[in-house]
Amino acid sequence: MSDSLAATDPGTRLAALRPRLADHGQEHVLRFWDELDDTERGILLDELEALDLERLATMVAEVTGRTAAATAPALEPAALIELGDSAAHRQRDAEAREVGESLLRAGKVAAFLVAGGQGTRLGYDGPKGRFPVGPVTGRSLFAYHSHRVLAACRRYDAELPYFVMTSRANHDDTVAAFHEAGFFGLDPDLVTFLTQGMLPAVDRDGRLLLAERGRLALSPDGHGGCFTALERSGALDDMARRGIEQVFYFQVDNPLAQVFDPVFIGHHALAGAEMSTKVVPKSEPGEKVGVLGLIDGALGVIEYSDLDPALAAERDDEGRLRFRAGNIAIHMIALSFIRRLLSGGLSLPVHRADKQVPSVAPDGTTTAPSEPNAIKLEMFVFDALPLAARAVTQEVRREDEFAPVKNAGGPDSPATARDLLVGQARRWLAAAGLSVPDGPLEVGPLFALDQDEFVANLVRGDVGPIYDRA
Ligand code: UD2
Repeated sequence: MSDSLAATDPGTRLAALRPRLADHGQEHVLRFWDELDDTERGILLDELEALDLERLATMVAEVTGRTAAATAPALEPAALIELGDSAAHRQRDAEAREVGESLLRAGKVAAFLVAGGQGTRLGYDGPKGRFPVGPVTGRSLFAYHSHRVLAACRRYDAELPYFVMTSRANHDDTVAAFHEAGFFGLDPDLVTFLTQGMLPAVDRDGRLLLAERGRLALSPDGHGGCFTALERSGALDDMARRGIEQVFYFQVDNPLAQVFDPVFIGHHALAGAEMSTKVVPKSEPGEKVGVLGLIDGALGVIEYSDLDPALAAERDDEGRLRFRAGNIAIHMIALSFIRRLLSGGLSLPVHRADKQVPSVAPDGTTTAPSEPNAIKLEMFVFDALPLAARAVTQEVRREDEFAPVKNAGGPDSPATARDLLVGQARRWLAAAGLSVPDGPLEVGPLFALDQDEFVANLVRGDVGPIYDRA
């Protein structure tokens, strides 16, 4: 919305909007206009003026008109920088580490945490980053990530900036979480919050839904909205001013995300890649993670629902799953690539999720549907992969890098994430040659970012449940 519009009186704004809404068959959103007070009218006008109705119509046509392709795309496994312990593997990774570390020391890499999701599956009241996942102290997800950023700043003696993407619903609470925790020890000048865009929910006919009489049903535009959010917020220019060349992208829900992993940064840089991805070997053919693969020759993520079970179960000569490259949503993205995407008028494909969205009926009553009544629209960051001129995919150890907190119970829940965090602490203690005590253990990232650092920092004989530093 432009300033001049905001300054205009509601009647003039409404008169400008009405024909545009009518042209797109969306005039019904003004049904309750006469009953709204001035504040409510202002909010509704703001929401409507922020909508790109042409783009919305295209998106809706894209998701509702999509039919099964006449021929299924040809799928092939992605080429991987494979896991391995041979001397050649170690040499390869040592070279990458050196390159990654020099970029970190030179302060050329920014951390980018996406935390704008609604976290509905976890059923936690508040931003997911506040969730207490530490097995002993209840350290939050935000604390794990922020302490890793701080530990890297110390280790590489560099001012590594940290960008946190929120969404409208959790922005204030996210910022408050950082303030309450004294920014987790970070210099606040290094931390920037940016808010992602919103997209409206529509019914099966593509008509906008009202959450209240004077409010649209809006939800975050997906992690693929991050590119536009980086640009609109000024974060991209800020990164450029700080001399940033590479962005380390990660999700809030994984307390084992090795933020600023120098080996990954190095592999990405050595290959001259525009966007790279970390993957873990899938635990079983049916595991519900996207798989990195070639889709009609272009690297991308094959959604688990699109992977034929027979293909998913295929094995290579060594007995490993052929399509095993499970996406853990950790990417290196070159700043120049983000600029290139945006300058070409970025248009990532849009995805559809059928959801139950409470909405206001024509008679003014609000109904909470028992069946999906709405289409939510979302964009995914990994849809930028096929647009990258070069990309690498690095396979990493699941037990060291992937502990997703998605569901309240069962797989990918706080309980499984805590088990993985404790498991890592046990392995590190064993590697230090110490006997491992029973019960929960917790290693703070400021104590050690990896096993070597853990062993080096351990005071012999000092075995307890918590290993941490301020
Ligand atoms: C994602 C991947 C899946 C696998 C898995 C690994 C998708 C569609 N699938 O599954 O392939 O890699 O992660 O853990 O992404 N977020 C935002 N804004 C949004 C939506 C999400 O910031 O509008 C953030 C959210 O806060 C979280 C992350 O993106 O940090 C993942 O979102 P999700 O929980 O919707 O993704 P999920 O679990 O379906």
